[in-house]
Amino acid sequence: MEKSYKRHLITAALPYANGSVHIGHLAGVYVPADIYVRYLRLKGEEVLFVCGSDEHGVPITFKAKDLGCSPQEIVDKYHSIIKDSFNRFGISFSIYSRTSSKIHHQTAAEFFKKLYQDGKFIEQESEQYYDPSAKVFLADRYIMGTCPKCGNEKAYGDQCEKCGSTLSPDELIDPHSRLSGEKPVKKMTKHWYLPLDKYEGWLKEWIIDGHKEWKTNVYGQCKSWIDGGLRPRAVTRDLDWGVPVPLEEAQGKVLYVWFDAPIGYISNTKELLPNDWEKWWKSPDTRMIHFIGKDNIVFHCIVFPSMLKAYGDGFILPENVPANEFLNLEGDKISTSRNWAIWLEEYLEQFPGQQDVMRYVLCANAPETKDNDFTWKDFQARNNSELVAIYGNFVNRALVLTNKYFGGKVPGYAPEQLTEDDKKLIAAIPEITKNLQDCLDHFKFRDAVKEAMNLARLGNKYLTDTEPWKVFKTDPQRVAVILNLCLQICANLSIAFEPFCPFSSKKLQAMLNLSPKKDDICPVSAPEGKIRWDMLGRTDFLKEGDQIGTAELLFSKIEDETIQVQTDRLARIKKENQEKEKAEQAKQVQPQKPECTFEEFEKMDIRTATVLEAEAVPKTDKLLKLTIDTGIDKRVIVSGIAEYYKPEDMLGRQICILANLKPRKIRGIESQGMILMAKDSSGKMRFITPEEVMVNGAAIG
Ligand code: B3M
Ligand code: ZN
Repeated sequence: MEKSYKRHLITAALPYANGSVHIGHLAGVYVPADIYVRYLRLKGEEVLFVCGSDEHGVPITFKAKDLGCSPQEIVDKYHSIIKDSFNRFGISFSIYSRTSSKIHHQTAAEFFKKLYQDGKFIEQESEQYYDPSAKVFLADRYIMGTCPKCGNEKAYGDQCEKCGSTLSPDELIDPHSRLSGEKPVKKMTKHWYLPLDKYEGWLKEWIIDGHKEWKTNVYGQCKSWIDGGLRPRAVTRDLDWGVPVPLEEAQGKVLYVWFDAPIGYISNTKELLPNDWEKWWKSPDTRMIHFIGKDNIVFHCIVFPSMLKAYGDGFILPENVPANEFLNLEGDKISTSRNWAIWLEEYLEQFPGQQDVMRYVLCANAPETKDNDFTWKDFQARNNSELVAIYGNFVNRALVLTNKYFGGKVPGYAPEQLTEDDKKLIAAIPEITKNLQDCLDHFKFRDAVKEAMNLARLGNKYLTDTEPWKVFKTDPQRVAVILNLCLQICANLSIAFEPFCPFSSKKLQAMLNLSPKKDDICPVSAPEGKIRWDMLGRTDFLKEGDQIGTAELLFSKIEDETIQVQTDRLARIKKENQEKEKAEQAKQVQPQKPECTFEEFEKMDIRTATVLEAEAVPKTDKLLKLTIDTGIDKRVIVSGIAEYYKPEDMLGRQICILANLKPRKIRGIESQGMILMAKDSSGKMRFITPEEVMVNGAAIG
């Protein structure tokens, strides 16, 4: 028998305040969390939905350094952008605060102090990497090197973004400081460590034995972390941006961002309910659920619970952590640094009033069990063929016909007028809404939104099959039955879709003038005391004679041109990134090749030559066919330079060639020799041209 709880504390991962939020954040964390919270509230449950900006951590200090401003200015800017974006997307937090707040610093410092005084930390002097010219210790992202696991040369001191491995600076190969670029030295420093190994037995019991119902991806990651053996984890850093470590001896040190950030859930609750927060965090009647992305599983299932366990004082633990996987964009990983993202504030500008469309698509495509892909084509298709053609079309026809035939009043009918098909329809509604509820209870939001759309499909098919517009002349009473049932389904849809598409649900409820009748006792905690979840499945809560409003479209068709603008934008970004990557590569000087003897060099016949003719090689976008005068002869060379030079730019140009390279066929053309080129700082191939015009065939040695 599942335990019943008096209240639900729902947290959503605190987004880093070093950039805007994008659709990957929504799909991974915030839309699922908001769906679940709205569902609980509709059921009349007491719910607190807590989130806020995560304002510490090295990425923020780097962004500030890059922009020549303070970390506080960075977090001030992005905290307000993020908060506004969430608000406009209907992410209905009870509080959205921030970890640079005074109350958070106090709460996090007090949390650390208690663990310190209770002797829960290991104190350890150890050698850490230090940048002698920047005069700072190199924690986390301040140091870079080659990942020992996958060879990524841009791995950070705490994590390799390419293979996802958690690293420590000592594991990096060829580490260098991101501040000065220099090789760091080792310097002694003291830090405090949470001995996670001491909690291994308890975590095994709590998770491996006690939470087999957690999502496979979450349970599996926890199991492999625990089976792999947990080690003490540093909870302090030699940095100047963060929550200062509240110890005299710890000047210049701050709490590790992943120690202080989860405490943000507690401080945000305290900020909202200064006198009442403890019933949410220290009562067994509270059920806590953490909504996060998969890269945060270890911190929410292993580290933070161990912190709460160490603190004691009755802190509750999460009952579930339904982490999502990642959302990709048009087949590529979403990336803030490469601007490969759909930013919420930009979406809101370009698709005003269409938050529900994005919420719906991100839920229908949610990366619940594996990474998934967002494409603009799919976005358009789901809007046009599901939201517009099924849900919107059904509602519009039901309301337009009711206004047309019955002056906007809900028509009545006698039970004996119901046909067998009508009865089947009435029986089908609670079946769908029961499936919907079951999916929501198990955090299966993709399946849940499919059930809501199935209800719209059911209504749409019924209306199409019964064709009331053909029947009205001969049997208006039949039409009364049909439209009454259609309106009841519309009312059900306005509730069923509220967690997913709150804006259009509110609009539909307004069109239906839906409000509970006096005989409906609404639980006080249901928002505005209006619509309740347990009304779902019924076909009697719009009463005969109720006046409905005029029909307005819930959704509008998205045209190809609108999508083209978005795909053009991404194409531009992709091109910009490719050029940046080329420029990056060009800056990286290739290591010297193995030695060769003078005799080996003498075999190379390098000469000057002049281009006489140039043409593109058909069906290729990189090759030019050049006819050149080598001073010895006229010959053809095929070269991969079409993306850098147009044929007409080549005529008369003097170049250097390797004349005695063995001829080879390229795309059916015999190429005799090779043009000598080098990459410039932007990564473009450039010719090596003699300082002044020389005779063709002049030997280069
Ligand atoms: N700031 C978000 C991330 O890792 C991180 C979550 C903190 S939740 C306490 O993307
Ligand atoms: Zn790696």
